[in-house]
Amino acid sequence: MRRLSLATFPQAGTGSAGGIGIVHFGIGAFHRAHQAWYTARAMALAGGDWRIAGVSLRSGDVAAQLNPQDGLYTLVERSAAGATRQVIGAVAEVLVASEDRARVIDRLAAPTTHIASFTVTEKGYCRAPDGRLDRALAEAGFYPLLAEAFARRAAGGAGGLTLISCDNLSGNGEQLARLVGEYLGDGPLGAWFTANCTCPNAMVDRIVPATTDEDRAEVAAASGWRDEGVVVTEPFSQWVIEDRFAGPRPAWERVGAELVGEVAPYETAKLRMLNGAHSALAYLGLLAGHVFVHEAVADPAIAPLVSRLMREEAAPTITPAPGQDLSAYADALLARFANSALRHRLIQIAMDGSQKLPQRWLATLAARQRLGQPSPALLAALAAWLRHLRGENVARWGAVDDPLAPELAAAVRGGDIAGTAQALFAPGGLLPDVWQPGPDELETLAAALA
Ligand code: CS2
Repeated sequence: MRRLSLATFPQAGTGSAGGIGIVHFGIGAFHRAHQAWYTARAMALAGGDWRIAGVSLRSGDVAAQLNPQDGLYTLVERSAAGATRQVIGAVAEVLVASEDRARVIDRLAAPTTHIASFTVTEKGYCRAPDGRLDRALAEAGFYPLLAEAFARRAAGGAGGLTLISCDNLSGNGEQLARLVGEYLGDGPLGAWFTANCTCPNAMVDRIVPATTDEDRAEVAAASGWRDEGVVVTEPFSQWVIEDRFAGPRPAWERVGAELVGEVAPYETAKLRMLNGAHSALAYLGLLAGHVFVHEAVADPAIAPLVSRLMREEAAPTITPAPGQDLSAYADALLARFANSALRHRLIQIAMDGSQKLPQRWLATLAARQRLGQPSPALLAALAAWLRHLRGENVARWGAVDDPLAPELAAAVRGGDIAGTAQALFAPGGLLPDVWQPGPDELETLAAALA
């Protein structure tokens, strides 16, 4: 069977004309189902040199998938109504930074590049538990590449870049600006960055399960070509971007992105409700023996907890934007989670809990604690995470996948909940200092773990 490429696919794919204008770090499935898809359609509609140079920091996997295919890949949208397929052409090339550092810096430094964007996951920002930059980690991340490119841009008068974080961090743009600022320091380069670059906040949303061999086989059977870069997603997508760009940008607003003055209400609702519910479904669902999100959300022992977490615990802590209806949002989220065609694995969501849970659960727990309100659903979910860390899912799903796995395992060893809470949540503990359980909350956790 012939492989998808410009030679085998004469229509060339949506958005495959134009030069490179964006360098994107972390060109995994999420980016290809989200920003690259918006960009492809914006270029098809409004033109512009906005093709994407994708960068993987170390792994050559995506480069091996996409470069032989001229960057083309099939995006499959799946729901109860069936599946649709489209070929996306927005990705011009994939570079592996560990092998091709000079080219990555060339792309970032090019005057024709106006945007650097990121889906490097929560841990890719290299933050210490106190939220500040962990310099040792940062040296192996994207930071030195940016610094070198900024030096060239500053020297050559290429102008600033807009840096867009598309990861699920709260205030992701602000955090990125602060962390890059910490990396660059107070010297002339730090000053150049502050004066010339912007880091708008952005809320990104689209559920994108990891691609499986069956997904690739399904596309091959339906299309007649072999595509190693297939990405599967849901019909829904949302991108809310703070309208604060250092230079030009694609016409993303013409293809559904929302350019707004303030992203925080959307982002807080998304993190605490969608992602908060997702993580609860993951840990509660795995313990109950489920594999997929749609199974966990249909479990009568789990569904009421997840609904309560969103509607009664998270939503009251959020100040909605004008017109934002959090109850309708919860309904829509439950319908999305029920999409059984997506086959979204709980174990995918369960990874990296130490990086995800502060903004998904702990911020809500803290807000409720300040008001003296109980959070039984969140505490049930938290107990399920602690059981996950104790190794209860290891036999079926393998070792806990988290950058702090050994430290977390030590923190939950022994079974004394007060000691565990201290190691995890106290100032100087393993997680950012967002929330600490009070006596009642400790009791609830101890009961759930007994
Ligand atoms: C999920 C997210 O894996 C996870 O942790 O909660 O990737 C989620 O699917 C996306 O944020 C949806 O926009």
